[in-house]
Amino acid sequence: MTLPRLHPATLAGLPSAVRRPRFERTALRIGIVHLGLGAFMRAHLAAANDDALDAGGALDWGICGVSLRHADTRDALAPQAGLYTLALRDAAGQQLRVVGSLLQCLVAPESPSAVLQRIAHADTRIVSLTVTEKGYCHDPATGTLQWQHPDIAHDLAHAAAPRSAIGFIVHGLALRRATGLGPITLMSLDNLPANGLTLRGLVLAFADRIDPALAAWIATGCRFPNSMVDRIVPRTTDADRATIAAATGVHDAWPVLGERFFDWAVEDDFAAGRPDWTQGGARFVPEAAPWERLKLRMVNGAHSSIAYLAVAAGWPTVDVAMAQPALRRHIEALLRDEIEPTLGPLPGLDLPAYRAQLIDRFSNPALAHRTLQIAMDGSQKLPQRWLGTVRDRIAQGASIDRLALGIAAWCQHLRGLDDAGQPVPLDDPQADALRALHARAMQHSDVRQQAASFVRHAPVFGDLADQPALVQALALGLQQLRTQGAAAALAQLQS
Ligand code: CS2
Repeated sequence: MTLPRLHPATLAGLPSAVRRPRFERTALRIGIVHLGLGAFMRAHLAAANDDALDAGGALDWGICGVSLRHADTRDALAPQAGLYTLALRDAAGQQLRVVGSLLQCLVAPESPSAVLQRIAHADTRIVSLTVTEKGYCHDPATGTLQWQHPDIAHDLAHAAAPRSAIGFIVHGLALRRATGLGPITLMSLDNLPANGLTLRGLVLAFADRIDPALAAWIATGCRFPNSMVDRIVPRTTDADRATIAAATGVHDAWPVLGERFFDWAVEDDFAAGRPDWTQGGARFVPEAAPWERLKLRMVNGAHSSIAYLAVAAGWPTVDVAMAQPALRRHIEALLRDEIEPTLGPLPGLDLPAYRAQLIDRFSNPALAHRTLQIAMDGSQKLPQRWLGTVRDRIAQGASIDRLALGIAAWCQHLRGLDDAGQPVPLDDPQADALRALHARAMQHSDVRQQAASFVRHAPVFGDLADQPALVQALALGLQQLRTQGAAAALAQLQS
Protein backbone atom coordinates (compact mmCIF):
# COMPACT_ATOMS: atom_id res chain seq x y z
CA MET A 1 0.00 0.00 0.00
CA THR A 2 1.37 3.43 -0.86
CA LEU A 3 1.16 5.78 2.06
CA PRO A 4 0.14 9.40 1.61
CA ARG A 5 3.00 11.88 1.79
CA LEU A 6 3.64 13.98 4.87
CA HIS A 7 2.20 17.37 3.92
CA PRO A 8 0.19 20.20 5.54
CA ALA A 9 -2.90 18.52 4.06
CA THR A 10 -2.17 15.18 5.82
CA LEU A 11 -1.20 16.64 9.21
CA ALA A 12 -4.69 16.46 10.66
CA GLY A 13 -4.88 12.72 10.03
CA LEU A 14 -1.72 11.82 11.98
CA PRO A 15 -2.11 9.67 15.09
CA SER A 16 -2.79 11.85 18.12
CA ALA A 17 0.51 10.83 19.77
CA VAL A 18 2.44 12.63 17.01
CA ARG A 19 2.99 16.22 18.03
CA ARG A 20 2.54 18.80 15.28
CA PRO A 21 2.98 22.56 14.97
CA ARG A 22 0.46 24.47 17.04
CA PHE A 23 1.29 27.87 15.53
CA GLU A 24 -0.42 29.32 12.46
CA ARG A 25 2.03 28.10 9.85
CA THR A 26 0.39 29.88 6.93
CA ALA A 27 1.02 33.21 8.69
CA LEU A 28 4.71 32.46 9.42
CA ARG A 29 7.33 34.62 7.66
CA ILE A 30 11.01 33.85 7.17
CA GLY A 31 13.33 35.62 9.64
CA ILE A 32 16.20 33.11 9.82
CA VAL A 33 18.42 31.93 6.97
CA HIS A 34 20.19 28.73 7.94
CA LEU A 35 23.26 27.59 6.01
CA GLY A 36 23.84 23.81 6.16
CA LEU A 37 20.48 22.08 6.07
CA GLY A 38 21.64 18.85 7.69
CA ALA A 39 20.01 16.51 10.17
CA PHE A 40 21.59 18.21 13.18
CA MET A 41 19.99 21.58 12.52
CA ARG A 42 16.63 19.95 11.87
CA ALA A 43 16.79 18.08 15.20
CA HIS A 44 18.11 21.04 17.17
CA LEU A 45 17.59 24.68 16.10
CA ALA A 46 14.41 24.00 14.14
CA ALA A 47 12.86 21.98 16.98
CA ALA A 48 13.60 24.71 19.56
CA ASN A 49 12.30 27.27 17.08
CA ASP A 50 9.01 25.37 16.81
CA ASP A 51 8.78 25.35 20.61
CA ALA A 52 9.21 29.14 20.67
CA LEU A 53 6.50 29.55 18.03
CA ASP A 54 4.18 27.06 19.76
CA ALA A 55 4.54 29.09 22.95
CA GLY A 56 3.05 32.08 21.17
CA GLY A 57 6.22 33.69 19.78
CA ALA A 58 5.96 36.24 16.97
CA LEU A 59 5.27 34.63 13.60
CA ASP A 60 8.28 36.21 11.94
CA TRP A 61 10.88 33.58 12.76
CA GLY A 62 10.34 30.99 10.05
CA ILE A 63 13.46 29.39 8.59
CA CYS A 64 14.85 29.31 5.07
CA GLY A 65 17.27 26.36 4.97
CA VAL A 66 20.14 26.45 2.49
CA SER A 67 22.04 23.38 1.29
CA LEU A 68 25.46 24.51 0.15
CA ARG A 69 26.18 21.42 -1.95
CA HIS A 70 23.44 18.93 -2.71
CA ALA A 71 19.80 19.05 -3.74
CA ASP A 72 18.77 15.87 -1.87
CA THR A 73 17.27 17.50 1.25
CA ARG A 74 15.33 20.04 -0.79
CA ASP A 75 14.13 17.29 -3.15
CA ALA A 76 12.90 15.29 -0.16
CA LEU A 77 11.28 18.17 1.70
CA ALA A 78 9.83 20.42 -1.01
CA PRO A 79 6.93 18.01 -1.79
CA GLN A 80 6.23 18.07 1.98
CA ALA A 81 6.18 21.90 2.05
CA GLY A 82 9.20 21.73 4.38
CA LEU A 83 7.53 19.51 6.98
CA TYR A 84 9.47 16.58 8.40
CA THR A 85 9.29 14.18 11.35
CA LEU A 86 11.65 14.28 14.31
CA ALA A 87 11.92 10.99 16.24
CA LEU A 88 13.50 11.22 19.69
CA ARG A 89 14.56 7.77 20.78
CA ASP A 90 15.79 5.76 23.71
CA ALA A 91 15.43 2.19 24.94
CA ALA A 92 11.86 2.93 26.09
CA GLY A 93 10.68 3.92 22.62
CA GLN A 94 10.29 6.97 20.45
CA GLN A 95 8.55 10.31 20.69
CA LEU A 96 7.42 11.71 17.35
CA ARG A 97 6.72 15.24 16.26
CA VAL A 98 6.37 17.06 12.98
CA VAL A 99 8.47 20.22 12.81
CA GLY A 100 7.00 23.19 10.97
CA SER A 101 9.41 26.12 11.12
CA LEU A 102 11.24 25.24 7.93
CA LEU A 103 9.39 27.19 5.24
CA GLN A 104 11.77 27.16 2.30
CA CYS A 105 14.74 25.07 1.13
CA LEU A 106 17.29 26.54 -1.26
CA VAL A 107 20.12 24.72 -3.02
CA ALA A 108 22.98 27.19 -3.27
CA PRO A 109 24.72 25.86 -6.42
CA GLU A 110 21.39 25.95 -8.31
CA SER A 111 20.70 29.53 -7.44
CA PRO A 112 23.33 31.42 -5.50
CA SER A 113 21.49 34.66 -6.16
CA ALA A 114 18.36 33.37 -4.38
CA VAL A 115 20.50 32.72 -1.30
CA LEU A 116 22.10 36.17 -1.45
CA GLN A 117 18.73 37.83 -1.88
CA ARG A 118 17.34 35.93 1.06
CA ILE A 119 20.23 37.07 3.28
CA ALA A 120 19.64 40.59 1.99
CA HIS A 121 15.86 40.42 2.54
CA ALA A 122 14.38 43.03 4.88
CA ASP A 123 12.77 40.29 7.02
CA THR A 124 16.02 38.40 7.64
CA ARG A 125 17.47 39.04 11.06
CA ILE A 126 19.57 35.97 11.79
CA VAL A 127 21.85 33.90 9.57
CA SER A 128 22.73 30.68 11.39
CA LEU A 129 25.16 27.94 10.38
CA THR A 130 25.79 24.22 10.79
CA VAL A 131 28.29 23.66 8.01
CA THR A 132 30.58 21.30 10.01
CA GLU A 133 34.16 22.09 10.89
CA LYS A 134 35.47 21.94 7.33
CA GLY A 135 32.77 24.33 6.10
CA TYR A 136 34.60 27.27 7.68
CA CYS A 137 37.53 26.87 5.25
CA HIS A 138 39.90 27.71 8.06
CA ASP A 139 42.91 26.16 9.62
CA PRO A 140 41.52 24.55 12.80
CA ALA A 141 44.90 24.71 14.55
CA THR A 142 45.20 28.52 14.15
CA GLY A 143 41.66 29.69 13.32
CA THR A 144 42.80 31.64 10.23
CA LEU A 145 41.05 31.64 6.87
CA GLN A 146 42.64 29.43 4.20
CA TRP A 147 43.09 31.97 1.41
CA GLN A 148 44.27 29.22 -0.92
CA HIS A 149 41.10 27.16 -0.33
CA PRO A 150 39.49 26.84 -3.81
CA ASP A 151 36.07 28.03 -2.58
CA ILE A 152 37.51 31.07 -0.82
CA ALA A 153 39.65 31.99 -3.83
CA HIS A 154 36.58 31.59 -6.04
CA ASP A 155 34.35 33.65 -3.74
CA LEU A 156 36.74 36.58 -3.61
CA ALA A 157 36.32 36.91 -7.37
CA HIS A 158 32.61 36.03 -7.71
CA ALA A 159 30.40 38.27 -5.61
CA ALA A 160 27.22 37.19 -7.41
CA ALA A 161 27.78 33.44 -7.18
CA PRO A 162 29.69 32.40 -4.07
CA ARG A 163 30.21 28.80 -2.98
CA SER A 164 31.35 28.91 0.64
CA ALA A 165 29.40 29.86 3.75
CA ILE A 166 31.83 32.71 4.38
CA GLY A 167 31.41 33.96 0.79
CA PHE A 168 27.60 33.88 1.02
CA ILE A 169 27.59 35.70 4.34
CA VAL A 170 29.95 38.48 3.30
CA HIS A 171 28.47 39.08 -0.15
CA GLY A 172 24.96 38.87 1.33
CA LEU A 173 25.85 41.44 3.99
CA ALA A 174 27.34 43.68 1.28
CA LEU A 175 23.97 43.60 -0.49
CA ARG A 176 22.16 44.45 2.75
CA ARG A 177 24.44 47.38 3.33
CA ALA A 178 24.10 48.58 -0.28
CA THR A 179 20.32 48.57 -0.01
CA GLY A 180 20.34 50.45 3.28
CA LEU A 181 19.23 47.52 5.46
CA GLY A 182 20.52 47.12 8.99
CA PRO A 183 23.04 44.67 10.39
CA ILE A 184 22.00 41.20 11.57
CA THR A 185 23.18 38.31 13.74
CA LEU A 186 25.49 35.61 12.41
CA MET A 187 25.16 32.57 14.63
CA SER A 188 27.44 29.55 14.33
CA LEU A 189 26.03 26.30 15.74
CA ASP A 190 29.05 24.17 14.91
CA ASN A 191 31.34 22.29 17.28
CA LEU A 192 34.16 24.81 17.14
CA PRO A 193 35.75 26.54 20.10
CA ALA A 194 34.55 30.15 20.34
CA ASN A 195 32.41 29.44 17.29
CA GLY A 196 30.97 32.98 17.15
CA LEU A 197 34.31 34.66 17.56
CA THR A 198 35.89 32.29 15.05
CA LEU A 199 33.16 33.04 12.51
CA ARG A 200 33.55 36.77 13.17
CA GLY A 201 37.30 36.58 12.51
CA LEU A 202 36.79 34.72 9.22
CA VAL A 203 33.96 36.99 8.02
CA LEU A 204 35.89 40.16 8.83
CA ALA A 205 39.09 38.88 7.21
CA PHE A 206 37.20 38.04 4.00
CA ALA A 207 35.18 41.30 4.04
CA ASP A 208 38.32 43.34 4.58
CA ARG A 209 39.84 41.87 1.38
CA ILE A 210 36.88 42.96 -0.72
CA ASP A 211 35.94 46.23 0.97
CA PRO A 212 37.39 47.54 4.27
CA ALA A 213 34.35 49.81 4.75
CA LEU A 214 32.10 46.75 4.62
CA ALA A 215 34.31 45.04 7.20
CA ALA A 216 33.97 48.07 9.47
CA TRP A 217 30.17 48.08 9.03
CA ILE A 218 30.00 44.39 9.94
CA ALA A 219 32.36 44.80 12.89
CA THR A 220 30.30 47.64 14.35
CA GLY A 221 26.76 46.44 13.76
CA CYS A 222 26.61 42.66 13.31
CA ARG A 223 26.63 40.27 16.26
CA PHE A 224 28.26 36.84 16.47
CA PRO A 225 27.06 35.08 19.63
CA ASN A 226 29.12 32.11 20.78
CA SER A 227 27.19 28.95 21.51
CA MET A 228 27.45 25.36 22.64
CA VAL A 229 25.04 22.92 21.02
CA ASP A 230 24.45 19.35 22.09
CA ARG A 231 22.22 16.60 20.79
CA ILE A 232 23.33 13.29 19.26
CA VAL A 233 21.80 13.03 15.78
CA PRO A 234 22.82 9.97 13.75
CA ARG A 235 22.34 9.79 10.01
CA THR A 236 18.83 8.63 8.98
CA THR A 237 18.64 5.16 7.41
CA ASP A 238 15.97 3.50 5.25
CA ALA A 239 15.07 1.35 8.25
CA ASP A 240 14.36 4.58 10.19
CA ARG A 241 12.17 5.81 7.34
CA ALA A 242 10.19 2.57 7.48
CA THR A 243 9.65 2.54 11.27
CA ILE A 244 8.63 6.20 11.26
CA ALA A 245 6.20 5.63 8.38
CA ALA A 246 4.72 2.64 10.24
CA ALA A 247 4.15 4.81 13.31
CA THR A 248 2.75 7.89 11.55
CA GLY A 249 0.89 6.34 8.62
CA VAL A 250 2.46 8.81 6.19
CA HIS A 251 5.60 8.70 4.07
CA ASP A 252 8.29 11.20 5.04
CA ALA A 253 11.18 11.13 2.56
CA TRP A 254 13.65 12.48 5.13
CA PRO A 255 12.77 12.24 8.80
CA VAL A 256 15.50 12.91 11.38
CA LEU A 257 16.19 11.11 14.62
CA GLY A 258 18.07 11.91 17.75
CA GLU A 259 18.27 11.41 21.47
CA ARG A 260 15.83 13.13 23.85
CA PHE A 261 18.70 15.00 25.49
CA PHE A 262 18.99 18.60 24.31
CA ASP A 263 21.32 21.38 25.35
CA TRP A 264 22.12 24.78 23.89
CA ALA A 265 24.00 27.49 25.74
CA VAL A 266 24.05 30.65 23.68
CA GLU A 267 25.21 34.17 24.42
CA ASP A 268 22.34 36.63 24.40
CA ASP A 269 23.97 38.95 21.90
CA PHE A 270 21.66 39.54 18.92
CA ALA A 271 21.65 42.51 16.55
CA ALA A 272 17.97 42.48 15.61
CA GLY A 273 16.02 40.30 18.05
CA ARG A 274 15.60 36.56 18.41
CA PRO A 275 12.93 33.96 19.23
CA ASP A 276 12.55 32.71 22.79
CA TRP A 277 14.37 29.42 22.32
CA THR A 278 14.33 28.79 26.07
CA GLN A 279 10.90 27.30 25.30
CA GLY A 280 12.81 24.44 23.65
CA GLY A 281 15.50 24.06 26.31
CA ALA A 282 18.05 26.70 25.25
CA ARG A 283 19.91 28.68 27.92
CA PHE A 284 20.99 32.26 27.33
CA VAL A 285 24.33 32.64 29.08
CA PRO A 286 26.68 35.59 29.55
CA GLU A 287 29.61 33.55 28.26
CA ALA A 288 29.43 30.29 26.32
CA ALA A 289 33.15 29.45 26.53
CA PRO A 290 33.06 27.30 29.72
CA TRP A 291 30.13 25.30 28.32
CA GLU A 292 31.82 24.85 24.95
CA ARG A 293 34.93 23.61 26.63
CA LEU A 294 32.95 21.14 28.72
CA LYS A 295 31.02 19.88 25.71
CA LEU A 296 33.83 19.72 23.17
CA ARG A 297 36.20 17.98 25.57
CA MET A 298 33.75 15.61 27.29
CA VAL A 299 31.14 14.77 24.65
CA ASN A 300 33.05 15.20 21.42
CA GLY A 301 36.47 14.26 22.83
CA ALA A 302 35.12 10.98 24.22
CA HIS A 303 33.05 10.41 21.08
CA SER A 304 36.12 10.58 18.84
CA SER A 305 38.08 8.24 21.15
CA ILE A 306 35.23 5.74 21.04
CA ALA A 307 34.99 6.09 17.26
CA TYR A 308 38.62 5.33 16.36
CA LEU A 309 39.02 2.52 18.91
CA ALA A 310 35.68 1.00 17.87
CA VAL A 311 36.38 1.20 14.14
CA ALA A 312 39.69 -0.63 14.77
CA ALA A 313 37.97 -3.30 16.86
CA GLY A 314 35.08 -3.71 14.39
CA TRP A 315 32.32 -2.32 16.66
CA PRO A 316 29.95 -0.63 14.22
CA THR A 317 27.94 1.65 16.52
CA VAL A 318 28.60 3.66 19.67
CA ASP A 319 26.18 1.61 21.80
CA VAL A 320 27.78 -1.66 20.66
CA ALA A 321 31.17 -0.23 21.63
CA MET A 322 29.88 0.97 25.00
CA ALA A 323 28.52 -2.51 25.71
CA GLN A 324 32.15 -3.74 25.77
CA PRO A 325 33.11 -3.49 29.46
CA ALA A 326 36.75 -2.62 28.73
CA LEU A 327 35.89 0.23 26.35
CA ARG A 328 33.30 1.58 28.75
CA ARG A 329 35.77 1.51 31.67
CA HIS A 330 38.34 3.27 29.52
CA ILE A 331 35.92 6.02 28.50
CA GLU A 332 34.77 6.56 32.10
CA ALA A 333 38.38 6.83 33.24
CA LEU A 334 39.31 9.10 30.32
CA LEU A 335 36.51 11.48 31.29
CA ARG A 336 37.08 11.36 35.04
CA ASP A 337 40.86 11.22 35.28
CA GLU A 338 42.16 13.06 32.22
CA ILE A 339 39.46 15.41 30.91
CA GLU A 340 37.55 16.63 33.97
CA PRO A 341 40.66 17.94 35.81
CA THR A 342 41.20 20.38 32.91
CA LEU A 343 37.73 21.95 33.03
CA GLY A 344 37.34 25.30 34.71
CA PRO A 345 34.62 26.02 37.25
CA LEU A 346 31.07 25.49 35.96
CA PRO A 347 28.77 26.87 38.63
CA GLY A 348 25.74 24.68 39.16
CA LEU A 349 27.12 21.71 37.22
CA ASP A 350 27.42 18.33 38.96
CA LEU A 351 30.30 16.88 36.96
CA PRO A 352 30.01 13.24 38.12
CA ALA A 353 26.30 13.35 37.24
CA TYR A 354 27.09 14.92 33.85
CA ARG A 355 29.61 12.11 33.25
CA ALA A 356 27.13 9.40 34.25
CA GLN A 357 24.48 10.92 31.99
CA LEU A 358 26.98 11.05 29.12
CA ILE A 359 27.82 7.37 29.54
CA ASP A 360 24.09 6.64 29.37
CA ARG A 361 23.69 8.83 26.28
CA PHE A 362 26.51 6.98 24.50
CA SER A 363 24.92 3.67 25.52
CA ASN A 364 21.52 4.56 24.01
CA PRO A 365 20.68 1.41 22.00
CA ALA A 366 17.97 3.13 19.94
CA LEU A 367 20.32 5.46 18.03
CA ALA A 368 22.66 3.02 16.26
CA HIS A 369 25.11 5.89 15.78
CA ARG A 370 27.78 4.62 13.37
CA THR A 371 31.31 4.87 14.70
CA LEU A 372 32.54 5.48 11.13
CA GLN A 373 30.29 8.56 10.92
CA ILE A 374 32.02 10.10 13.94
CA ALA A 375 35.46 9.04 12.64
CA MET A 376 34.98 11.33 9.59
CA ASP A 377 36.99 14.55 9.24
CA GLY A 378 39.44 13.84 12.06
CA SER A 379 41.86 16.53 10.86
CA GLN A 380 39.12 19.13 11.35
CA LYS A 381 37.75 17.86 14.64
CA LEU A 382 40.64 16.67 16.73
CA PRO A 383 42.38 19.95 17.64
CA GLN A 384 39.35 21.25 19.56
CA ARG A 385 38.28 17.86 20.88
CA TRP A 386 41.56 16.47 22.21
CA LEU A 387 44.48 18.80 21.96
CA GLY A 388 43.42 21.54 24.38
CA THR A 389 43.04 18.82 27.00
CA VAL A 390 46.43 17.35 26.06
CA ARG A 391 48.05 20.78 26.39
CA ASP A 392 46.51 21.42 29.80
CA ARG A 393 47.47 17.97 31.09
CA ILE A 394 51.06 18.34 29.94
CA ALA A 395 51.23 21.77 31.60
CA GLN A 396 49.97 20.13 34.81
CA GLY A 397 52.66 17.44 34.48
CA ALA A 398 49.82 14.89 34.43
CA SER A 399 49.38 11.67 32.46
CA ILE A 400 47.84 11.69 28.97
CA ASP A 401 47.95 7.94 28.37
CA ARG A 402 44.22 7.54 27.75
CA LEU A 403 44.02 10.59 25.50
CA ALA A 404 47.04 9.31 23.60
CA LEU A 405 45.40 5.92 23.04
CA GLY A 406 42.71 7.75 21.05
CA ILE A 407 45.34 9.68 19.09
CA ALA A 408 47.13 6.38 18.39
CA ALA A 409 43.86 4.86 17.17
CA TRP A 410 43.38 7.85 14.81
CA CYS A 411 46.95 7.41 13.55
CA GLN A 412 46.28 3.71 12.90
CA HIS A 413 42.98 4.64 11.21
CA LEU A 414 44.99 6.50 8.54
CA ARG A 415 46.22 3.10 7.28
CA GLY A 416 42.68 2.48 6.00
CA LEU A 417 42.51 -0.92 7.73
CA ASP A 418 40.92 -2.22 10.91
CA ASP A 419 42.54 -4.69 13.32
CA ALA A 420 41.24 -7.62 11.30
CA GLY A 421 42.93 -6.22 8.19
CA GLN A 422 39.61 -5.24 6.62
CA PRO A 423 39.55 -1.97 4.63
CA VAL A 424 37.92 1.03 6.31
CA PRO A 425 37.25 4.30 4.49
CA LEU A 426 39.29 7.36 5.37
CA ASP A 427 36.83 10.22 4.99
CA ASP A 428 38.68 13.47 5.57
CA PRO A 429 39.28 16.60 3.45
CA GLN A 430 43.01 16.04 4.07
CA ALA A 431 42.92 12.29 3.42
CA ASP A 432 45.71 12.25 0.81
CA ALA A 433 48.10 14.34 2.87
CA LEU A 434 47.33 12.30 5.99
CA ARG A 435 47.93 8.99 4.21
CA ALA A 436 51.23 10.26 2.85
CA LEU A 437 52.54 11.57 6.14
CA HIS A 438 51.44 8.41 7.92
CA ALA A 439 53.33 6.29 5.40
CA ARG A 440 56.37 8.52 5.79
CA ALA A 441 56.29 8.23 9.60
CA MET A 442 56.01 4.46 9.37
CA GLN A 443 59.24 4.25 7.37
CA HIS A 444 61.09 4.60 10.66
CA SER A 445 61.75 1.26 12.26
CA ASP A 446 61.42 2.49 15.83
CA VAL A 447 57.95 3.28 17.23
CA ARG A 448 59.18 6.37 19.09
CA GLN A 449 60.57 7.82 15.87
CA GLN A 450 57.34 6.96 14.11
CA ALA A 451 55.35 8.81 16.78
CA ALA A 452 57.75 11.80 16.64
CA SER A 453 57.47 12.06 12.86
CA PHE A 454 53.68 11.79 12.99
CA VAL A 455 53.31 14.46 15.66
CA ARG A 456 55.71 16.76 13.82
CA HIS A 457 54.02 16.49 10.42
CA ALA A 458 50.31 15.84 10.95
CA PRO A 459 48.54 19.17 10.34
CA VAL A 460 46.69 19.21 13.66
CA PHE A 461 49.21 19.39 16.45
CA GLY A 462 50.25 23.06 16.16
CA ASP A 463 52.51 24.02 19.07
CA LEU A 464 52.49 20.41 20.32
CA ALA A 465 54.47 19.30 17.28
CA ASP A 466 57.69 18.72 19.21
CA GLN A 467 56.22 17.88 22.58
CA PRO A 468 58.20 14.93 24.06
CA ALA A 469 55.44 13.93 26.51
CA LEU A 470 52.99 13.59 23.61
CA VAL A 471 55.46 11.65 21.48
CA GLN A 472 56.16 9.27 24.33
CA ALA A 473 52.49 8.65 25.16
CA LEU A 474 51.62 8.22 21.48
CA ALA A 475 54.45 5.72 21.02
CA LEU A 476 53.09 3.72 23.94
CA GLY A 477 49.56 3.83 22.50
CA LEU A 478 50.77 2.74 19.07
CA GLN A 479 52.72 -0.10 20.61
CA GLN A 480 49.67 -1.32 22.54
CA LEU A 481 47.35 -1.13 19.55
CA ARG A 482 49.77 -2.81 17.16
CA THR A 483 50.80 -5.69 19.32
CA GLN A 484 47.35 -6.50 20.71
CA GLY A 485 44.67 -4.74 18.67
CA ALA A 486 42.25 -2.26 20.20
CA ALA A 487 39.99 -4.75 21.99
CA ALA A 488 42.81 -6.55 23.82
CA ALA A 489 44.72 -3.32 24.50
CA LEU A 490 41.63 -1.89 26.22
CA ALA A 491 41.15 -5.07 28.23
CA GLN A 492 44.70 -4.75 29.57
CA LEU A 493 44.31 -1.19 30.85
CA GLN A 494 44.03 -0.68 34.59
CA SER A 495 40.67 0.79 35.54
C1 CS2 B 1 29.89 13.71 16.88
C2 CS2 B 1 28.95 14.89 17.05
O1 CS2 B 1 29.86 13.21 14.59
C3 CS2 B 1 30.54 13.66 15.51
O2 CS2 B 1 31.69 14.01 15.34
O3 CS2 B 1 30.86 13.74 17.88
O4 CS2 B 1 28.16 15.09 15.94
C4 CS2 B 1 28.09 14.73 18.31
O5 CS2 B 1 27.17 13.67 18.16
C5 CS2 B 1 27.34 16.00 18.65
O6 CS2 B 1 28.23 17.07 18.71
C6 CS2 B 1 26.61 15.84 19.98
O7 CS2 B 1 26.12 17.06 20.38
